[in-house]
Amino acid sequence: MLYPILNDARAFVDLSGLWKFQLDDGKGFQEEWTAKPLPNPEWIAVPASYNDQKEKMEYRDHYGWAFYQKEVEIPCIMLSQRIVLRFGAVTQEAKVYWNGELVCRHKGGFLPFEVEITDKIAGGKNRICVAVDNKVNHSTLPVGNEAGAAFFGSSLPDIESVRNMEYKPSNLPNFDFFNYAGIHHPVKIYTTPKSYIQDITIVTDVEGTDGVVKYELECVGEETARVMILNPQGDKIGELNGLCGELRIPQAQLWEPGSPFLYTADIQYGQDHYAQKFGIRTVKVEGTKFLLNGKPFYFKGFGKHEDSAFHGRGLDEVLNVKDTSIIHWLHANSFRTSHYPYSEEMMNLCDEEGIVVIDEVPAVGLSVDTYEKDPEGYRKYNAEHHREVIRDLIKRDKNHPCVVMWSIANEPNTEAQPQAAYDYFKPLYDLAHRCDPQNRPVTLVVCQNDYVKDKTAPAMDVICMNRYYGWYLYGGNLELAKKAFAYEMKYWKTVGKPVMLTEYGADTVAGLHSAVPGMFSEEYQIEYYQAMNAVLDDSPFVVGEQLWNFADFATIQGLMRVDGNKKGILTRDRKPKMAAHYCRNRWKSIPDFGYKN
Ligand code: BDP
Repeated sequence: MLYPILNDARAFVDLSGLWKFQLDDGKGFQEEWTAKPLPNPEWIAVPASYNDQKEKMEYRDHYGWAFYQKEVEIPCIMLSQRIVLRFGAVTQEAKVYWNGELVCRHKGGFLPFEVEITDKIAGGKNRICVAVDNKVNHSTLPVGNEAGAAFFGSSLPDIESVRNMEYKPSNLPNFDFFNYAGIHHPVKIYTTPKSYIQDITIVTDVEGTDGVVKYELECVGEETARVMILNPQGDKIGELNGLCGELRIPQAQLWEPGSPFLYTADIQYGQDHYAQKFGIRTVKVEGTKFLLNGKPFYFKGFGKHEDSAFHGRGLDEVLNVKDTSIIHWLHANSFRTSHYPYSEEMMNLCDEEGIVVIDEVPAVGLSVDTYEKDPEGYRKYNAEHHREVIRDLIKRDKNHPCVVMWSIANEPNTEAQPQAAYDYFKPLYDLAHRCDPQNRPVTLVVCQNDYVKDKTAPAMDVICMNRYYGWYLYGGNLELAKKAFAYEMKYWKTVGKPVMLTEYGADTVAGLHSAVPGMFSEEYQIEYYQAMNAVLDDSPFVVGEQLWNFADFATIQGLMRVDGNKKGILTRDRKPKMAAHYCRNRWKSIPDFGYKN
């Protein structure tokens, strides 16, 4: 799906700003709030989560639907064009009403969707109403539990009679980040000519010093297409005609960290015009190496979250610029979009900044219990929705040079029912490969489990694992933690694939110090990373270290979380902890390429 742009053929209006807002009291749909002014609205900012914008517990802990409204007039200069209403992301589910009519519905909180409204525009004011549902359950991704113990809840038996006294349904996320909700990415009304470019696919290859660029257009209309290729300096270096074509570029300037050269395919289709940036680079797994442009690449970085004070999970471009700046300051080169797709704006920025991304779908929390307790296993999850988010993410991000690998899940339980897990995930792995015109590697990130039983992780192109030796296991005993980790790595060596540590970390309270490092202190966080990194350095088949987490982040309340998860090497407001300086020194001496030749 193309990102809205402004040029001589296309215009857009960004509806960011203040919207009227009201939480559902259970009667919103029945009383038709979708078709008339909200009865008792408050002002809320878009894009942003609604949860932290007011000093009210019902905003933070809301369960269910909420309604946004805005009235817009469409400038008459737009009316001769095709007009589209587009949402970057609405979490978790949206129903969109235009002048009271349901015009579209979208399930899934992290990817864009749009609807053409050309024929629906009335003169004067048009009312947009967006109903947003934040419920997470076994049919959604991420996964939530509708009843039962909270993620980090108590293990006391459920006392039915007390529970029934005032039973209020609530979200019990099966994941360790706050279930922020609302209109998280910009809402735009954009125009195209009546005949228009619908989609663009660009695939590149490198042969010697030549770059090879193949493009394919999906267009609506009977026009002819002309494609100009511009080099990173903006000079025209080739011109092609037709809906698909190929161009060879001698002495191509490749995209990679440190030199993120971006070319442009400037496409004219009748009256329509779209400029699509792309990078020339290759990605390949060979033996135990991860090759970027044919050179062994070493991932240095973290798992992140889209998370900040007041905005929650809402797009914050200042924060994105700040984060990419900190990533460069740390001499890191990559991150994983744990545990859901990030904004299109962040992906564009990573292309420009030369930051490598592992792009993850929101499949987190698929953790079946033991087979006896849970004979249904993976069958209880909504595989069709899982397929849909894989297809849609790849369709959205396929042209980004920054994306070098797809992650189809985070920490599913792959060991309790090894065959059932394999049967569930292998077709999704195949699907991701089929959907990606660039055929990037595909992975899934596994948790600390009885790894020898796991059939799924070894079936991936890269083995990505989260490990918490020295924290959840052998916490406080780094010597033992290191031995246990080294012991496990002997097993992974035998699998003969590239291995990457995609999470490891220790909760650390900024400002807490101890001469003899104890858990939660800044000193412990450093010693923890020193111990784990020594094992990584000893393992030639390890192609990367992405620690957990870039910054502290908000979670559900619970006994294990003091004002959120504190495993950041930065605080939530991006102040470095001591470990950030340690990482900076370490990563300065680790090259992007050839670290483990
Ligand atoms: C991992 C999860 C991550 C959590 C982390 C932790 O993948 O989402 O935040 O543990 O406990 O298992 O800090």
